[in-house]
Amino acid sequence: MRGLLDRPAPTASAALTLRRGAARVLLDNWTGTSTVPSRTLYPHQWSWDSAFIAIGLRHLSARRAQRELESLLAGQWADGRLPHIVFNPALPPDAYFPSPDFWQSSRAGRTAGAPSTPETSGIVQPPVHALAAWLVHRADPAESRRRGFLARAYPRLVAWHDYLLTRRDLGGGGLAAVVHPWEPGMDNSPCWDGPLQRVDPAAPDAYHRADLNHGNPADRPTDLDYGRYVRLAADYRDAEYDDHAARHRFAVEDPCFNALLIVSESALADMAGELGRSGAPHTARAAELTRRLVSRLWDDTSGLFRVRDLATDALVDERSVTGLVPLAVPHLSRDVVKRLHETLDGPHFKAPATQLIPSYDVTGHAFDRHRYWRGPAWFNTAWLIHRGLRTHGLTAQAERLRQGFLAEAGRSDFAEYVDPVTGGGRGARRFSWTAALTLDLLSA
Ligand code: 9WN
Repeated sequence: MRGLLDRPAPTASAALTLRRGAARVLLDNWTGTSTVPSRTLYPHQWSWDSAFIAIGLRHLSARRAQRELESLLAGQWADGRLPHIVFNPALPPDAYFPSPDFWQSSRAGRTAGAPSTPETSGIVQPPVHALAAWLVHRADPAESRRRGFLARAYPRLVAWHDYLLTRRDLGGGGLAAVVHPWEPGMDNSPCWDGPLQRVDPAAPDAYHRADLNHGNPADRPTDLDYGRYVRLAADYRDAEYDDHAARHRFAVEDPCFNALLIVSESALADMAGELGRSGAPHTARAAELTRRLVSRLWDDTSGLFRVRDLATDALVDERSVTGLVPLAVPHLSRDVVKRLHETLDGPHFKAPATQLIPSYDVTGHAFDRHRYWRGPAWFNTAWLIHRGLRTHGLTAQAERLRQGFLAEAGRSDFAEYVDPVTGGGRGARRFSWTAALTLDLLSA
């Protein structure tokens, strides 16, 4: 087989076919107000998915991209949190678990400010939304101004970041903490294995896993891990989603989550400027967050960022793609960029069959090429790292990653993720963020 690098770049007509295929996925997954990640496995609206989807949708319709984000923002709570799922009330309760009657947001979340409608989950996902909103605005500034898109989105996004930096600074070090493995978006990462040891799983007969109706059990989390996810979510709900009252048995600072907060805080500065306000407070906050990210999570010995477990106040001894995503942060020192770049190209993240970056160290003790976030290579993290490589002027590597991304997306029918050993698609197909980010990279 010819080497990946020797493969020809997509021709104009191949790019057109890919663009049409990606557009088709987004059209088919549009519900009328937002886009589902997958018609089968994930039939509601997910938070960071919608941000990535809007980034791609803007190339088809800036207006639809705005509506995607607005529909998510309609689920925002009065305390500022943006929930990780906004539920579609038209679907039966068993379409996905945990369902609205598990989260009970409008009742259990009332004190924290959950809306009476729509029903949502009570946890969050990585804050990539302000970046998405800014990119969507720039795709068609006239349409954005006409609809008052930024003026409406900006205060909500400011409240979202304020929530993260006040209620979620659980470690007191100025970074946002996540309190459930679903919050960093990399649900099943080996980084959570240690912290999860402290959590007793919910009884298996207390719930039914809807994910196994559609997903391959070899790809999905184990029952033991699922039981722990359910227990953590139920405990948070029973504490009425109050971050100070809840006894968080799982609380970690995640590099990708905080890196996206920094990138999004910089986007807020751009938005403020566009709205005739000063962007300086956002720029200052982004700079301060960057200092904290490096001082609290950078591991100079291994050349990547690590997760900090707040129960032990120690860095978790696992190499995950979360530790490479901070490459997308603009003002890192040259040395950190150089080290990250070396790690990216080194033995821990080089996959035999794809240019995409494995979600976990391919030489690591917990590497599993099928089970999601424990090895498989994802398209959204590749997009973020591509952005980072370009931000830091590493254009040849960025272009190689872009070509690999586009080839894998087309070959796998826009799979959710890819087996890094064979390059085969895994998980859901016709997955929305894969299609959306394909559109974006075709326009890059
Ligand atoms: C739980 C929707 C989401 C993504 C996450 C991914 C997966 C859900 C699940 O799907 O998580 O939120 O049921 O496994 O891990 O990143 O947002 O696509």
